[in-house]
Amino acid sequence: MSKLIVILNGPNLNLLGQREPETYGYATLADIEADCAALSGELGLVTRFEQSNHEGALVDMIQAARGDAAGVIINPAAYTHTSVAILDALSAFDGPVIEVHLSNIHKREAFRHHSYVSARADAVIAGCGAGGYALALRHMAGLVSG
Ligand code: DHK
Repeated sequence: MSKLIVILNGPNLNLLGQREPETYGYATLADIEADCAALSGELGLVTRFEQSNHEGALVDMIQAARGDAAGVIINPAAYTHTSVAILDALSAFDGPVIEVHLSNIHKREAFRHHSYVSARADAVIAGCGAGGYALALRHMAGLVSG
């Protein structure tokens, strides 16, 4: 049976394609979801792709992944820089975690340079735009193989 990878997206990422495209690109979240679904098939994985603007809802999604997912890929968006709750939920998940940012957060404002999630992430991808999700999925395939 194919392993399930949960791909989670935080606040305002539902506006991708319209929101500050010079920073976040022109791909929509639906475009990224379609690319991830196609690639996961090639990699022998299945993906569940979710987005919420609410911290508690993201915590619930991470907790749900404990039951059925082999790995979690997460772009926590603004919660990257604020959320101990998301860090704690990820710490209660046993499988690999990959943190993705569309932009290079280290090249931006100082308040974006710190990530709570990085304390748990097995890998971090930043600054590769929408393509960062495909890089994360390819790396995840290796982490969950075997
Ligand atoms: C997305 C956001 O919404 C910001 O709050 C983060 C992240 C960066 C991204 O680059 O994907 O600071």
